[in-house]
Amino acid sequence: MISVYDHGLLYGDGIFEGIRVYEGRIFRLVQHIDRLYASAQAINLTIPLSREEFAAVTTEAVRRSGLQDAYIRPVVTRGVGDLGIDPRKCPKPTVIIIVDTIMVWSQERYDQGLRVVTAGTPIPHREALSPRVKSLNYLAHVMAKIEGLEAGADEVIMMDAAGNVAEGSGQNVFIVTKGTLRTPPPFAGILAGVTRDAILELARAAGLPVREEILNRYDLYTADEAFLTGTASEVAPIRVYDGRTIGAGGPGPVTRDLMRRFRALVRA
Ligand code: PXG
Repeated sequence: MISVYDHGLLYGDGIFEGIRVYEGRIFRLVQHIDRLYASAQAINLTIPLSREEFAAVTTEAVRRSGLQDAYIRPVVTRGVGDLGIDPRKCPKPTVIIIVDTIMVWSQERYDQGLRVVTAGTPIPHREALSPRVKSLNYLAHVMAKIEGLEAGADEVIMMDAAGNVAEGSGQNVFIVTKGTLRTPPPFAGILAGVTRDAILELARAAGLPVREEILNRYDLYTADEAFLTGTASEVAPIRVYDGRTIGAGGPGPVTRDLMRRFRALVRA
């Protein structure tokens, strides 16, 4: 039971993670737990478990689910308080670990590529609520997703307050331009994705030139290839962005190679 006085529900006062399990093994659990504790620190919330305990209960939750391929959703809220905002009224954080499965798009979308549009809603300003915090305040991203769905698209790309390319509703953005892999840097105020990190590592190991730099829509329109990354989404090619066909209009060679390498990594 979740209390109606839980401040995670009343105020979005809390944080979460999304973690994949592949063939019974949790992918990059330590990185996800590190990010969860960093999010907690940023919102001045003390998780009532050590990192080791958190890893142990997460592992135990997966075991009890009986699932071999799963999606784990840890959630930590400020806890049960009264109807005021004051977090001092919440003596004990609520800790939730959901283990289920997830599928964002059909296989056909991964084979053919996604139709993506620019969202009118920008990501929150990093000095208002840093997008680096994986907080329970996802309304800007939900609004953006609704805009995309209303436009008949599979996904959206959100800009930041300055108009630079930021991220998808739950994905990081990559492009390939003349053989160079490019993606916006986290300091610009986006979530530092665990999948993003894995793709950067795989690309560097494959000898692909990589640049973390500010991108704008022009860079995406004129890219040879583009794709999104996320724990739930994995690596998803973009076929059309704002009506512009990207490259040859399907997953390009670099994207396909990275999809293959990513699939091998998560099963390694
Ligand atoms: N940016 C944002 C805003 C995210 O929420 C990512 C990037 C990718 O990060 P990881 O660490 O997962 O590579 C996320 C991921 C969904 C969904 O339905 C996605 C996320 C959270 C909840 C749902 O796709 N977050």
